Amino acid sequence: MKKTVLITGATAGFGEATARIFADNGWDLVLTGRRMDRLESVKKELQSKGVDIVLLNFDVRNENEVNQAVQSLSEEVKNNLSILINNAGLAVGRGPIDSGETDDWDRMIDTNVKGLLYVTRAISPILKKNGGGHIVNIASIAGKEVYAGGNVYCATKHAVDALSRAIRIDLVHDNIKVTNIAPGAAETEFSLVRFKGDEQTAKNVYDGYDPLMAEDIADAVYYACSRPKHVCINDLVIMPSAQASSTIFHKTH
Ligand code: NDP
Ligand code: 8X3
Repeated sequence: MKKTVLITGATAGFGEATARIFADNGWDLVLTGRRMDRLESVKKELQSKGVDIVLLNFDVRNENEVNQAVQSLSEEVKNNLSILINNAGLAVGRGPIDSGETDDWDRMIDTNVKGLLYVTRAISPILKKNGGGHIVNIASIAGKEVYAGGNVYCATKHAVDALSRAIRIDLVHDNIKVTNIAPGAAETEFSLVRFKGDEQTAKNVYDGYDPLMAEDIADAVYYACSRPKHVCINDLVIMPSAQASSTIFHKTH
């Protein structure tokens, strides 16, 4: 039987690595993101594994775009869809609240909270119609703790953490599992986006210790999604071994 996973933010980082591990395991993919060239190149690479791949090019902040993209899926793809990975997200800026850029705050709230909600609203009725499924939300250690300068990003990830628990309650009677994944520091394009293209500042975030790699999180996502039907991994906090909290790192080099 064909099985399909929809992954938001599959153009980079965790989303792209998660697409790869699902393809390696024979899953058909619906991959989404704003950078169509990136989606095309991921598709080109993963098609060689013999899986079907549909690309949806939309901004999760735009409710109409989200709904139109989901409506454009064929009945066959919709009927085979059983997993949604809510991964698309970002931090923009890091600093005290009194000098924060409100545009940055809007981007984080609109992407990490409202975007996740729009996609979940569009996809969850499809999972329900299919008799059940699984939603994986990529939250963060920033959804468990707060740290200096993290204010709005931490608030959005605390919201994701709360939504994971709330959605599990809402959808338990529809056989839909919900997994919350809370990574610590992982070297992806995350810091480059957060620091608005400042490569040196982004690189410094990962200096002196071995950060997580995108594949480490993809592996955890696939683990959660490949448990038996009666087992739900509710929440996973995954950190580099050298990270004890949001801000405490053992740096050796
Ligand atoms: P990347 O920057 O490498 O990837 C982010 C992905 O999100 C991209 O594919 C990007 O696609 C997509 N995205 C961002 N904004 C939008 C939007 N408005 N509409 C559609 N897609 C969007 O970062 P990561 O892989 O690290 O981040 C993935 C998730 O993991 C995020 O939710 C992040 O908050 C979370 N996280 C990251 C950690 C880290 O240390 N790296 C730790 C904990 C959590 P495109 O730009 O093409 O639209
Ligand atoms: C990303 C991890 O610690 O920079 O969610 O907030 S952190």
